[in-house]
Amino acid sequence: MNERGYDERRLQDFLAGRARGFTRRDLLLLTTAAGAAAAIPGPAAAAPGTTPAAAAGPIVKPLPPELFRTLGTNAETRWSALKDQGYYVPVDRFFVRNHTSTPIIDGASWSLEVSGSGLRGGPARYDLGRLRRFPAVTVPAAVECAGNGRGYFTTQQGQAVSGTAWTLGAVGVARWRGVRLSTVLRHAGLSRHAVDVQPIGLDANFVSGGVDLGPVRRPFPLAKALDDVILAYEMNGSELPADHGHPVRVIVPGWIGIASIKWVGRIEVSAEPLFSPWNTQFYRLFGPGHPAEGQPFDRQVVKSAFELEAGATFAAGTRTTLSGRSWSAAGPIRRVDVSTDGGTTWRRARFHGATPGGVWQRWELDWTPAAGAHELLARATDVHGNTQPDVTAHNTLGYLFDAVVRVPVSAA
Ligand SMILES: Nc1nc2c(c(=O)[nH]1)N[C@H]1C(S)=C(S)[C@@H](COP(=O)(O)O)O[C@H]1N2
Ligand SMILES: [Mo]
Repeated sequence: MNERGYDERRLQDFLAGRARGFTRRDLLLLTTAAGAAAAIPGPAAAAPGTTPAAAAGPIVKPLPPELFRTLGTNAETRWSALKDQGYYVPVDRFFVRNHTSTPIIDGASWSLEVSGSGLRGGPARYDLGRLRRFPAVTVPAAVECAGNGRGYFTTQQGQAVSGTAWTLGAVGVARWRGVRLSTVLRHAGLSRHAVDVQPIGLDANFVSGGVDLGPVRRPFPLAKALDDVILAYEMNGSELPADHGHPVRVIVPGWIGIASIKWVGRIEVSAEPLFSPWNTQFYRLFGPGHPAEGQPFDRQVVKSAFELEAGATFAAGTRTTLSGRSWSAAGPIRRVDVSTDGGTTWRRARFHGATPGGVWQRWELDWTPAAGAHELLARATDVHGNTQPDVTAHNTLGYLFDAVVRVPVSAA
Protein backbone atom coordinates (compact mmCIF):
# COMPACT_ATOMS: atom_id res chain seq x y z
CA MET A 1 0.00 0.00 0.00
CA ASN A 2 1.66 3.21 -1.21
CA GLU A 3 -0.05 5.99 0.74
CA ARG A 4 2.04 8.72 -0.80
CA GLY A 5 0.81 7.94 -4.32
CA TYR A 6 -2.76 7.74 -3.10
CA ASP A 7 -2.51 11.03 -1.23
CA GLU A 8 -1.03 12.78 -4.28
CA ARG A 9 -3.79 11.48 -6.58
CA ARG A 10 -6.52 12.47 -4.13
CA LEU A 11 -5.04 15.93 -3.67
CA GLN A 12 -5.22 16.39 -7.46
CA ASP A 13 -8.78 15.00 -7.53
CA PHE A 14 -9.76 17.42 -4.80
CA LEU A 15 -8.22 20.42 -6.54
CA ALA A 16 -9.87 19.41 -9.84
CA GLY A 17 -13.29 18.96 -8.21
CA ARG A 18 -13.32 15.20 -8.87
CA ALA A 19 -14.73 14.57 -5.44
CA ARG A 20 -17.85 13.38 -3.72
CA GLY A 21 -19.04 14.07 -0.20
CA PHE A 22 -17.00 17.16 0.58
CA THR A 23 -15.61 19.22 -2.28
CA ARG A 24 -13.11 22.03 -2.42
CA ARG A 25 -16.09 24.36 -2.88
CA ASP A 26 -17.63 23.09 0.37
CA LEU A 27 -14.36 23.72 2.13
CA LEU A 28 -14.09 27.26 0.72
CA LEU A 29 -17.70 27.94 1.74
CA LEU A 30 -16.90 26.69 5.19
CA THR A 31 -13.74 28.68 5.66
CA THR A 32 -15.49 31.86 4.47
CA ALA A 33 -18.62 31.16 6.51
CA ALA A 34 -16.90 32.65 9.58
CA GLY A 35 -19.14 31.10 12.16
CA ALA A 36 -22.39 31.24 10.20
CA ALA A 37 -23.85 27.85 9.33
CA ALA A 38 -22.67 27.13 5.80
CA ALA A 39 -24.85 25.26 3.36
CA ILE A 40 -22.92 22.10 2.77
CA PRO A 41 -24.51 19.60 0.43
CA GLY A 42 -25.61 16.49 2.27
CA PRO A 43 -23.26 15.45 5.05
CA ALA A 44 -23.12 11.68 4.77
CA ALA A 45 -25.94 10.17 6.76
CA ALA A 46 -25.52 7.42 9.29
CA ALA A 47 -27.35 4.18 8.66
CA PRO A 48 -31.09 4.70 8.69
CA GLY A 49 -32.73 2.41 11.23
CA THR A 50 -29.89 2.62 13.73
CA THR A 51 -30.74 5.22 16.35
CA PRO A 52 -27.75 7.19 17.57
CA ALA A 53 -28.32 6.49 21.24
CA ALA A 54 -28.16 8.98 24.08
CA ALA A 55 -24.67 9.92 25.23
CA ALA A 56 -23.76 9.36 28.86
CA GLY A 57 -21.19 12.14 29.14
CA PRO A 58 -18.09 12.56 27.03
CA ILE A 59 -16.42 9.40 28.39
CA VAL A 60 -18.16 6.51 30.16
CA LYS A 61 -15.31 4.64 31.89
CA PRO A 62 -13.68 5.93 35.10
CA LEU A 63 -10.73 8.29 34.56
CA PRO A 64 -8.70 8.14 37.78
CA PRO A 65 -6.06 10.90 37.78
CA GLU A 66 -3.22 8.43 38.37
CA LEU A 67 -4.06 6.73 35.04
CA PHE A 68 -5.35 9.59 32.86
CA ARG A 69 -4.99 13.26 32.12
CA THR A 70 -8.36 14.64 30.95
CA LEU A 71 -8.36 17.09 28.03
CA GLY A 72 -11.90 18.25 27.18
CA THR A 73 -13.86 15.32 25.72
CA ASN A 74 -10.62 13.30 25.60
CA ALA A 75 -8.36 11.54 28.10
CA GLU A 76 -4.71 10.66 27.58
CA THR A 77 -2.94 7.75 29.24
CA ARG A 78 -0.30 8.68 31.78
CA TRP A 79 2.92 7.01 30.69
CA SER A 80 3.73 6.18 34.34
CA ALA A 81 0.60 3.97 34.24
CA LEU A 82 2.22 1.74 31.60
CA LYS A 83 5.23 0.82 33.75
CA ASP A 84 5.15 -2.91 34.57
CA GLN A 85 2.18 -3.41 32.27
CA GLY A 86 2.27 -6.00 29.52
CA TYR A 87 2.51 -5.43 25.79
CA TYR A 88 -1.17 -4.53 25.47
CA VAL A 89 -2.67 -1.48 27.16
CA PRO A 90 -5.56 -2.55 29.42
CA VAL A 91 -8.90 -0.85 28.77
CA ASP A 92 -8.79 0.81 32.22
CA ARG A 93 -5.88 2.94 30.98
CA PHE A 94 -6.35 3.10 27.18
CA PHE A 95 -6.64 6.72 25.92
CA VAL A 96 -9.95 8.03 24.59
CA ARG A 97 -10.37 10.55 21.80
CA ASN A 98 -13.99 11.64 21.29
CA HIS A 99 -15.06 14.42 18.94
CA THR A 100 -18.30 14.65 20.95
CA SER A 101 -19.41 11.96 23.41
CA THR A 102 -19.44 8.20 23.75
CA PRO A 103 -22.85 6.96 22.56
CA ILE A 104 -24.41 3.94 24.26
CA ILE A 105 -25.38 1.56 21.47
CA ASP A 106 -27.31 -1.67 21.98
CA GLY A 107 -25.42 -4.40 20.12
CA ALA A 108 -28.60 -6.49 19.82
CA SER A 109 -30.43 -3.89 17.69
CA TRP A 110 -27.33 -2.49 15.92
CA SER A 111 -26.58 -3.30 12.32
CA LEU A 112 -24.07 -2.14 9.75
CA GLU A 113 -25.10 -0.87 6.32
CA VAL A 114 -22.65 -1.33 3.45
CA SER A 115 -23.73 0.70 0.43
CA GLY A 116 -22.64 3.01 -2.36
CA SER A 117 -21.72 3.30 -6.02
CA GLY A 118 -18.77 0.92 -5.55
CA LEU A 119 -21.05 -2.07 -5.01
CA ARG A 120 -22.47 -4.21 -7.82
CA GLY A 121 -25.91 -4.16 -6.24
CA GLY A 122 -27.90 -2.42 -3.53
CA PRO A 123 -27.11 -1.96 0.13
CA ALA A 124 -26.21 -4.93 2.32
CA ARG A 125 -26.90 -5.07 6.05
CA TYR A 126 -25.05 -7.06 8.73
CA ASP A 127 -25.99 -7.49 12.35
CA LEU A 128 -23.50 -8.49 15.02
CA GLY A 129 -24.41 -12.18 14.82
CA ARG A 130 -23.78 -12.18 11.07
CA LEU A 131 -20.40 -10.46 11.48
CA ARG A 132 -19.41 -13.00 14.12
CA ARG A 133 -20.20 -15.88 11.76
CA PHE A 134 -17.59 -14.71 9.25
CA PRO A 135 -14.07 -16.09 9.87
CA ALA A 136 -12.48 -14.07 12.73
CA VAL A 137 -8.96 -12.67 12.92
CA THR A 138 -7.03 -11.35 15.92
CA VAL A 139 -4.72 -8.44 15.19
CA PRO A 140 -2.30 -6.60 17.50
CA ALA A 141 -2.48 -2.95 16.44
CA ALA A 142 -1.93 0.54 17.78
CA VAL A 143 -4.49 3.29 17.77
CA GLU A 144 -2.64 6.60 17.90
CA CYS A 145 -4.01 10.07 17.43
CA ALA A 146 -2.34 12.08 14.64
CA GLY A 147 -1.99 14.84 17.23
CA ASN A 148 -0.16 12.66 19.78
CA GLY A 149 2.76 14.76 21.10
CA ARG A 150 1.17 18.00 19.83
CA GLY A 151 1.88 19.79 23.12
CA TYR A 152 5.63 19.56 22.45
CA PHE A 153 5.38 21.80 19.38
CA THR A 154 4.68 24.52 21.94
CA THR A 155 6.56 23.44 25.08
CA GLN A 156 9.69 22.14 23.31
CA GLN A 157 9.77 24.04 20.00
CA GLY A 158 8.03 27.29 21.02
CA GLN A 159 5.52 27.05 18.14
CA ALA A 160 1.82 27.88 18.07
CA VAL A 161 -0.49 25.01 17.08
CA SER A 162 -4.21 24.43 17.49
CA GLY A 163 -5.88 21.31 18.82
CA THR A 164 -5.75 19.13 21.92
CA ALA A 165 -2.39 19.60 23.66
CA TRP A 166 -1.59 15.90 24.11
CA THR A 167 1.77 14.98 25.56
CA LEU A 168 2.57 11.39 24.42
CA GLY A 169 -0.41 9.55 25.92
CA ALA A 170 -2.69 9.47 22.87
CA VAL A 171 -1.50 6.01 21.83
CA GLY A 172 -2.32 2.46 22.87
CA VAL A 173 -1.76 -1.05 21.56
CA ALA A 174 -4.50 -3.64 21.92
CA ARG A 175 -5.44 -7.06 20.62
CA TRP A 176 -8.40 -6.50 18.32
CA ARG A 177 -10.62 -9.37 17.21
CA GLY A 178 -13.09 -9.11 14.39
CA VAL A 179 -13.70 -9.76 10.73
CA ARG A 180 -11.58 -8.57 7.85
CA LEU A 181 -13.22 -5.65 6.06
CA SER A 182 -12.29 -7.37 2.79
CA THR A 183 -14.48 -10.36 3.76
CA VAL A 184 -17.50 -8.12 4.33
CA LEU A 185 -16.95 -5.94 1.26
CA ARG A 186 -16.60 -8.97 -1.01
CA HIS A 187 -19.72 -10.47 0.53
CA ALA A 188 -21.59 -7.21 -0.13
CA GLY A 189 -20.56 -7.41 -3.81
CA LEU A 190 -17.66 -5.13 -4.69
CA SER A 191 -17.76 -3.64 -8.16
CA ARG A 192 -14.53 -3.43 -10.16
CA HIS A 193 -15.08 0.34 -10.22
CA ALA A 194 -14.81 0.74 -6.44
CA VAL A 195 -11.99 3.10 -5.40
CA ASP A 196 -12.66 4.49 -1.92
CA VAL A 197 -14.23 3.21 1.30
CA GLN A 198 -15.62 5.45 4.05
CA PRO A 199 -16.84 4.25 7.46
CA ILE A 200 -19.27 6.59 9.21
CA GLY A 201 -19.69 6.87 13.00
CA LEU A 202 -23.00 6.75 14.90
CA ASP A 203 -21.90 9.32 17.49
CA ALA A 204 -23.39 12.83 17.36
CA ASN A 205 -22.53 15.06 14.40
CA PHE A 206 -19.40 17.13 14.92
CA VAL A 207 -20.09 20.87 15.03
CA SER A 208 -17.08 23.11 14.52
CA GLY A 209 -17.25 26.92 14.52
CA GLY A 210 -21.05 26.72 14.41
CA VAL A 211 -21.02 24.52 11.31
CA ASP A 212 -22.44 21.00 11.36
CA LEU A 213 -19.83 18.84 9.65
CA GLY A 214 -21.97 15.70 9.88
CA PRO A 215 -20.99 12.39 11.44
CA VAL A 216 -17.30 11.60 12.03
CA ARG A 217 -16.01 9.88 8.88
CA ARG A 218 -12.82 9.62 6.83
CA PRO A 219 -12.20 7.69 3.61
CA PHE A 220 -9.37 5.32 2.73
CA PRO A 221 -8.49 3.64 -0.55
CA LEU A 222 -9.93 0.27 -1.50
CA ALA A 223 -6.38 -1.16 -1.57
CA LYS A 224 -5.99 -0.45 2.17
CA ALA A 225 -9.50 -1.75 2.87
CA LEU A 226 -8.63 -5.05 1.19
CA ASP A 227 -5.19 -5.25 2.83
CA ASP A 228 -5.30 -5.21 6.65
CA VAL A 229 -8.35 -3.28 7.86
CA ILE A 230 -10.68 -5.09 10.28
CA LEU A 231 -14.11 -4.53 11.77
CA ALA A 232 -13.38 -5.19 15.46
CA TYR A 233 -15.95 -6.39 17.99
CA GLU A 234 -13.45 -7.38 20.72
CA MET A 235 -10.58 -5.55 22.41
CA ASN A 236 -8.04 -7.45 24.55
CA GLY A 237 -10.29 -10.52 24.67
CA SER A 238 -13.50 -8.80 25.81
CA GLU A 239 -16.46 -7.21 24.11
CA LEU A 240 -15.52 -3.79 22.71
CA PRO A 241 -16.07 -1.21 25.52
CA ALA A 242 -18.45 1.73 24.96
CA ASP A 243 -15.67 4.35 24.79
CA HIS A 244 -13.72 2.40 22.19
CA GLY A 245 -16.55 1.86 19.71
CA HIS A 246 -19.07 -0.66 21.02
CA PRO A 247 -20.40 -2.71 19.34
CA VAL A 248 -18.08 -2.45 16.28
CA ARG A 249 -15.24 -0.17 15.24
CA VAL A 250 -12.86 -0.04 12.32
CA ILE A 251 -9.16 -0.72 12.93
CA VAL A 252 -6.80 0.63 10.25
CA PRO A 253 -3.30 -0.61 11.23
CA GLY A 254 -0.47 1.91 10.87
CA TRP A 255 -2.75 4.81 10.02
CA ILE A 256 -3.58 7.84 12.15
CA GLY A 257 -6.30 7.20 14.76
CA ILE A 258 -9.05 9.11 12.93
CA ALA A 259 -9.10 6.37 10.27
CA SER A 260 -10.22 3.85 12.90
CA ILE A 261 -13.86 4.99 13.10
CA LYS A 262 -15.64 3.95 16.30
CA TRP A 263 -19.36 3.03 16.56
CA VAL A 264 -19.49 2.40 12.82
CA GLY A 265 -23.05 2.42 11.42
CA ARG A 266 -22.49 2.60 7.71
CA ILE A 267 -19.65 1.98 5.30
CA GLU A 268 -19.82 3.80 1.99
CA VAL A 269 -18.08 2.08 -0.91
CA SER A 270 -17.57 4.52 -3.75
CA ALA A 271 -16.68 4.38 -7.44
CA GLU A 272 -15.54 8.00 -7.14
CA PRO A 273 -12.91 9.59 -4.90
CA LEU A 274 -14.42 10.44 -1.50
CA PHE A 275 -13.68 13.36 0.78
CA SER A 276 -14.79 14.49 4.21
CA PRO A 277 -13.77 17.35 6.52
CA TRP A 278 -11.44 14.80 8.17
CA ASN A 279 -9.17 14.53 5.14
CA THR A 280 -9.48 18.10 3.84
CA GLN A 281 -10.02 20.64 6.62
CA PHE A 282 -8.40 18.47 9.32
CA TYR A 283 -5.60 15.89 9.09
CA ARG A 284 -3.58 17.76 6.51
CA LEU A 285 -0.25 19.46 7.09
CA PHE A 286 -0.72 23.23 6.81
CA GLY A 287 1.94 25.90 7.17
CA PRO A 288 5.29 26.93 5.70
CA GLY A 289 6.71 24.32 3.34
CA HIS A 290 3.30 22.73 2.72
CA PRO A 291 0.88 23.27 -0.20
CA ALA A 292 -1.78 25.95 0.44
CA GLU A 293 -4.52 23.31 0.45
CA GLY A 294 -2.52 21.23 2.96
CA GLN A 295 -0.48 18.06 2.52
CA PRO A 296 -2.63 14.95 2.98
CA PHE A 297 -1.17 12.16 5.12
CA ASP A 298 -2.36 8.87 6.58
CA ARG A 299 0.48 6.96 8.20
CA GLN A 300 1.93 7.43 11.66
CA VAL A 301 5.61 8.15 12.39
CA VAL A 302 8.32 6.98 14.86
CA LYS A 303 8.06 7.87 18.56
CA SER A 304 9.45 6.94 21.99
CA ALA A 305 8.20 7.50 25.53
CA PHE A 306 9.59 6.84 29.00
CA GLU A 307 7.19 5.11 31.39
CA LEU A 308 7.28 7.96 33.89
CA GLU A 309 5.93 11.48 34.37
CA ALA A 310 7.91 14.63 33.61
CA GLY A 311 9.33 15.88 36.90
CA ALA A 312 9.74 12.37 38.38
CA THR A 313 12.22 12.17 41.25
CA PHE A 314 14.81 9.46 41.92
CA ALA A 315 17.09 8.56 44.84
CA ALA A 316 20.54 10.03 44.13
CA GLY A 317 23.34 7.46 43.97
CA THR A 318 20.95 4.51 43.77
CA ARG A 319 20.71 2.35 40.67
CA THR A 320 17.30 2.49 39.01
CA THR A 321 15.89 0.99 35.82
CA LEU A 322 14.44 3.44 33.34
CA SER A 323 11.85 1.90 31.05
CA GLY A 324 9.93 2.94 27.99
CA ARG A 325 8.42 1.97 24.67
CA SER A 326 9.10 2.95 21.06
CA TRP A 327 6.99 2.42 17.98
CA SER A 328 6.92 3.04 14.23
CA ALA A 329 4.05 2.53 11.82
CA ALA A 330 6.50 1.46 9.11
CA GLY A 331 7.81 -1.65 10.90
CA PRO A 332 9.39 -3.05 14.06
CA ILE A 333 11.90 -1.00 16.09
CA ARG A 334 15.54 -2.00 15.55
CA ARG A 335 17.28 0.12 18.17
CA VAL A 336 16.63 2.68 20.87
CA ASP A 337 19.29 5.06 22.14
CA VAL A 338 18.83 6.78 25.49
CA SER A 339 20.55 9.82 26.96
CA THR A 340 20.35 10.74 30.65
CA ASP A 341 22.42 13.91 30.26
CA GLY A 342 20.38 16.09 27.92
CA GLY A 343 21.69 14.47 24.73
CA THR A 344 25.46 14.70 25.34
CA THR A 345 26.06 10.95 25.62
CA TRP A 346 23.89 8.05 24.47
CA ARG A 347 23.58 4.40 25.48
CA ARG A 348 21.69 1.66 23.73
CA ALA A 349 18.59 0.48 25.62
CA ARG A 350 18.01 -3.28 26.02
CA PHE A 351 14.84 -4.71 24.60
CA HIS A 352 12.57 -6.94 26.66
CA GLY A 353 9.28 -8.78 26.32
CA ALA A 354 7.45 -10.31 23.41
CA THR A 355 6.45 -8.06 20.51
CA PRO A 356 3.44 -9.63 18.77
CA GLY A 357 3.05 -7.96 15.39
CA GLY A 358 6.05 -5.71 16.12
CA VAL A 359 3.68 -2.85 16.94
CA TRP A 360 5.86 -1.42 19.67
CA GLN A 361 9.00 -2.34 21.57
CA ARG A 362 9.47 -2.26 25.35
CA TRP A 363 12.98 -1.31 26.53
CA GLU A 364 15.03 -0.63 29.69
CA LEU A 365 18.22 1.05 30.74
CA ASP A 366 19.97 1.02 34.13
CA TRP A 367 20.87 4.41 35.54
CA THR A 368 22.48 5.67 38.75
CA PRO A 369 21.63 9.38 38.91
CA ALA A 370 23.79 11.93 40.68
CA ALA A 371 21.95 14.49 42.83
CA GLY A 372 20.47 17.33 40.78
CA ALA A 373 18.44 17.95 37.64
CA HIS A 374 18.67 15.67 34.60
CA GLU A 375 17.14 15.50 31.17
CA LEU A 376 16.14 12.13 29.67
CA LEU A 377 15.89 11.54 25.92
CA ALA A 378 15.10 8.43 23.86
CA ARG A 379 15.52 8.04 20.10
CA ALA A 380 14.20 5.02 18.23
CA THR A 381 15.11 3.67 14.79
CA ASP A 382 12.94 1.15 12.97
CA VAL A 383 14.04 -1.73 10.74
CA HIS A 384 13.78 0.52 7.67
CA GLY A 385 16.12 3.12 9.17
CA ASN A 386 13.34 5.62 9.95
CA THR A 387 14.36 7.51 13.06
CA GLN A 388 13.36 10.46 15.23
CA PRO A 389 14.67 13.94 14.41
CA ASP A 390 15.70 16.57 16.98
CA VAL A 391 12.99 18.91 15.68
CA THR A 392 9.69 18.20 13.88
CA ALA A 393 8.86 20.53 10.99
CA HIS A 394 6.08 22.84 12.13
CA ASN A 395 2.49 22.44 10.92
CA THR A 396 -0.25 24.67 12.26
CA LEU A 397 -2.59 21.83 13.32
CA GLY A 398 0.25 20.12 15.20
CA TYR A 399 0.20 16.66 13.62
CA LEU A 400 2.86 13.94 13.51
CA PHE A 401 5.21 15.21 16.24
CA ASP A 402 8.08 12.72 15.99
CA ALA A 403 11.02 14.64 17.47
CA VAL A 404 12.96 13.27 20.45
CA VAL A 405 11.20 14.53 23.60
CA ARG A 406 13.27 16.02 26.43
CA VAL A 407 11.97 14.80 29.81
CA PRO A 408 13.08 16.72 32.91
CA VAL A 409 13.61 14.60 36.07
CA SER A 410 15.65 15.04 39.23
CA ALA A 411 17.49 13.05 41.89
CA ALA A 412 17.95 13.91 45.55
N1 LIG B 1 -17.06 7.73 15.41
C1 LIG B 1 -15.89 8.22 15.85
N2 LIG B 1 -14.77 7.54 15.57
C2 LIG B 1 -13.58 8.00 16.00
C3 LIG B 1 -13.48 9.23 16.70
C4 LIG B 1 -14.68 9.92 17.02
O1 LIG B 1 -14.69 10.97 17.68
N3 LIG B 1 -15.87 9.39 16.56
N4 LIG B 1 -12.23 9.70 17.05
C5 LIG B 1 -11.12 9.23 16.22
C6 LIG B 1 -9.83 9.63 16.68
S1 LIG B 1 -9.35 11.22 16.28
C7 LIG B 1 -8.97 8.76 17.31
S2 LIG B 1 -7.39 9.22 17.69
C8 LIG B 1 -9.41 7.40 17.68
C9 LIG B 1 -9.28 7.18 19.18
O2 LIG B 1 -9.67 5.87 19.54
P1 LIG B 1 -9.90 5.50 21.07
O3 LIG B 1 -10.79 6.53 21.68
O4 LIG B 1 -10.48 4.12 21.08
O5 LIG B 1 -8.54 5.51 21.75
O6 LIG B 1 -10.76 7.14 17.30
C10 LIG B 1 -11.15 7.72 16.08
N5 LIG B 1 -12.47 7.26 15.73
MO1 LIG C 1 -7.13 11.40 16.70
